[in-house]
Amino acid sequence: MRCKSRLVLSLDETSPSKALEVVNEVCDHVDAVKVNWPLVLSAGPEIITRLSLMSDVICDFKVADIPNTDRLIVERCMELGASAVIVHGFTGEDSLNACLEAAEGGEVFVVTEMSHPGGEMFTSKHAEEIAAMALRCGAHGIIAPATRPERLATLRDVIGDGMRILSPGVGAQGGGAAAAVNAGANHVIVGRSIYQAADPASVARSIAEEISAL
Ligand code: OMP
Repeated sequence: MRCKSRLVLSLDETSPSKALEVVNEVCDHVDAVKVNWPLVLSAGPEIITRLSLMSDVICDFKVADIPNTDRLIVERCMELGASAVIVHGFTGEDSLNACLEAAEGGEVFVVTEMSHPGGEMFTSKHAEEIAAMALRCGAHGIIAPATRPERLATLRDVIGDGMRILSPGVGAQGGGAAAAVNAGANHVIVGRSIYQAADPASVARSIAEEISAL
């Protein structure tokens, strides 16, 4: 994934035509497009291939299963044209290693502490351990919350400078792009604030400008 605007579009739009329209408008302002179940269940898996012709695509299926099932999911993502996948870490080291092997040339990002309020119930209690495991196993990066910049900074300390942090929770969930980047995020992930905006390109441009001004 390139590191130009440091912005990743989270494309949870469920109308396939609107989703493609948004990507057409913002692809110059984002480093990657992240797809999750809402769009893939509406448009079919081939949307991954279609989007991969316009941008790097991150498949955010939060893969969380036994190693064999994880491997099968990650292999399909890569065959469809994804550049990266997001997987859960709580399933343990054997599952993460299966994802890393299946991704081959692609990147694997591991969820640590989730950004929503419920993320504090369970995920925050094990986030440091999950981040340390991601580092040990050779994952390309972790997912850490823009809604809690102090936790993001702690997780940055755990993994050091060699791995990337993608940070969701900017905009609709209340986090800020500048605060997340200042706390150690390499990229911010933004969904609703962009794809539901009247002018998605101008919102994406202004977030990218906020980051580049730091
Ligand atoms: P918005 O809240 O609309 O900006 O979207 C955020 C996106 O990031 C959604 O696709 C979420 O599924 C995803 N996400 C989180 O919001 N919180 C997390 O802790 C992890 C993710 C993720 O892995 O991308």
